[in-house]
Amino acid sequence: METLKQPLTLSEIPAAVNDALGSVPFVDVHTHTFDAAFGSLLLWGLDELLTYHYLAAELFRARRDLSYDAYWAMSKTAQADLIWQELFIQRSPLSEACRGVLTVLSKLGLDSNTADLAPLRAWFKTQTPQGYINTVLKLAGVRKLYMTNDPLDPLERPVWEKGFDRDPRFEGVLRLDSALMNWPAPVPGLKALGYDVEEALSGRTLAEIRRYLNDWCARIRARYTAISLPPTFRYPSQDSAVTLLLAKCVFPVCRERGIPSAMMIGVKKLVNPHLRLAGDSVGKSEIETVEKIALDFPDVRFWITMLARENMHELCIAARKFGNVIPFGCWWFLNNPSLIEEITAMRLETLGLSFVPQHSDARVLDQLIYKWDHSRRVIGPVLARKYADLAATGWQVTGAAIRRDVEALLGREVL
Ligand code: FIX
Ligand code: ZN
Repeated sequence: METLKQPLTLSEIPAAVNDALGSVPFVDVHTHTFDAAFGSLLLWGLDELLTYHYLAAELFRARRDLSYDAYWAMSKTAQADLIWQELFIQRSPLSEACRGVLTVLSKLGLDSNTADLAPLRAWFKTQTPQGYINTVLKLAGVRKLYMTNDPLDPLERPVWEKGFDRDPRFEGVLRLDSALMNWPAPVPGLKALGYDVEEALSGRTLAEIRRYLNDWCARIRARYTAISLPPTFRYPSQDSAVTLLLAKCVFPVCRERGIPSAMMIGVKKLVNPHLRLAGDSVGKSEIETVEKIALDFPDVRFWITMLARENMHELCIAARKFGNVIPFGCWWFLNNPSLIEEITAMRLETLGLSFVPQHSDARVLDQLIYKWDHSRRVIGPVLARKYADLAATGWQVTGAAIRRDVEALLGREVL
């Protein structure tokens, strides 16, 4: 591979970047997909793709006359047919979520130019979950992905308790929203699992929550813990239960276990409850909270993603001040080409390679194909421009260096 060591000309840089992005297998550090052992929790196939909550939200914009109840009463097949007609056939599918469905079909070698979904559904019927996982991961260029695991989910927990041969490509992540948010709402669920917690955040309760965290981090082999937080999240706080629970339980357990604590900040839950999963919105969060946590817990690594575009630059600067702050991904409403481009350029310029550019946040397995294809198409040119800037200084840019850097950005385990 002598050529990889040769300095690249300016005109060779874009292709070298694309080669690296196309050949380095990625690690997807945040998804909502599942190992096939979880059965129906692993969502895949055309109807799941079309009824993804992003598209449901867009349907109600196209059909202001459609009642929420009427839609939710429909079968998934009927919902998918309606979405296809309204967002693809009646109107050009220009939104990122619509485009994503078409990218998946195209990468699978299927022709999306049809008003009738029957032939497409027939193809998906020929697939098996395990076989389709292999197909999707190969097409997405992903070697490993991180799940979002919730032991308080009554459908998920029994699978962990029964035990199963794990697919090493699916890593565990302990998600904490149901155990820590809206305290004391989690008390009955934690008690039912045998944790002697009470409404008052007593020493005993805090110790039992740390036991819950340790038990389940061990059982799922959690690579990190994660929690989504509202824009009003503050640290320190005199009256916030979740702030106390993070400081007294989560951060100490993450320190002891040597795993990151991921905080996903800025979601306003169910601003429109009629939209169900699609009902969440975004708010600007306070970066000082991130700075104070990083200062007070210097030996804990904090993987931070924020939901508001307005928080992106200050998160980069906070990360410059604190090496234990690792920005990751263009989350949710930021996972659009125009914003990925802006955010990735900003991060490269302020942080070099010390961040994680992207995760898919895929809720439906097939989405890995489009979320990574679209991200490569944006991140590639941004990276190429940065290497061209280097070459313009006389610095010798090589294919080997580009590959090494892409590995560091997107090919590494959660560190
Ligand atoms: O909190 C999260 O992990 C969010 O990503 C999800 O709740 C959200 O519904 C989603 O899937 C966004 O893409
Ligand atoms: Zn997510």
